[in-house]
Amino acid sequence: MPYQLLIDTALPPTMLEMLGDTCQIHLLKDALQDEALLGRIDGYLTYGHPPTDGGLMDRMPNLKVISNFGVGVDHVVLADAAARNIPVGNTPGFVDGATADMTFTLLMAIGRNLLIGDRYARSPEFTHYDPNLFHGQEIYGSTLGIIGMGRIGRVVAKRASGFEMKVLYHNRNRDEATESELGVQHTSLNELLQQADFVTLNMPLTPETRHIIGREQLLLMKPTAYLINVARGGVLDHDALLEALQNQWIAGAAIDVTEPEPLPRDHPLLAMENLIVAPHLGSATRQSRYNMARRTIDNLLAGLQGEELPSRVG
Ligand code: 8YV
Repeated sequence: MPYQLLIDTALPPTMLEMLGDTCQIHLLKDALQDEALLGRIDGYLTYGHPPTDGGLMDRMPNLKVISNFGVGVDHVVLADAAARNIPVGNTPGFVDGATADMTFTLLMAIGRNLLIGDRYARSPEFTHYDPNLFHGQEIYGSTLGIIGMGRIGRVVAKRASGFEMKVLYHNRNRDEATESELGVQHTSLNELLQQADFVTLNMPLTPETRHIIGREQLLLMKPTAYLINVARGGVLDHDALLEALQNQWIAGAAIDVTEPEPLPRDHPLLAMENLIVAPHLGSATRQSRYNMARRTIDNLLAGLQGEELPSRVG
């Protein structure tokens, strides 16, 4: 008898193959209309960040496990899952390299005017080469401020050493082992914002980090500095970012994540020239996606069988 599995978004063929005939799959939008079906659900695989709280969990009295595709579980109320003894799995360690690469991709693209340059190079205005155009911020030798020195932040710091950047970091807890291993320097949030040429946001979204970067923080940054967000949209106050970009408090920003995601199509941020927006590509590599899929399915099957999850977050 297969397990009854709930999913919020259609799964890719790799994951369906990994599941084999272990589960009968139901889509959240259908199950929400059918209390009897919800009552039979054994496992919930959260694929596209569906908001998941105790109210929904209570409609699934048979639920044995929530397995999240991805590391960030800010869309799942972990306390509600814990109160109901439902283990929650995630995929730490499988997104770090790809997300650090994306941090650097965005950092270099915004710092060196890649997208503005691309648009110009395709346009009728590009009639002759002009060395006066598009002077960016040198990456080599510049100062990087990493907010969130966790698994991804550490890989970003390693990438930065190849560019001989001076690396400052800010974290809830100072990490002296990382400081000596990677040659990075701990600072207060304000000092980091004042000194960095590039500020990258690499922390999880929690009640403490929500809007950690707002008006006050953006005003501290250098007018020549760039902000890069590959964490979650909610760590950055988007109204403040718009104000900062409109008034050139900072030189530009590159964001892989927004809140809401996606932004409304007529959101004024989307019209800003000094902004790069990506559609949450942080861990979107073939390699990372495969490994995330494997761990998500392994967590799910372990939970369904009442075993310890290989990666349990809550
Ligand atoms: C994932 C992410 O692609 O792992 C995370 O927390 O934000 C992403 O890189 C995403 O969670 C999968 O939807």
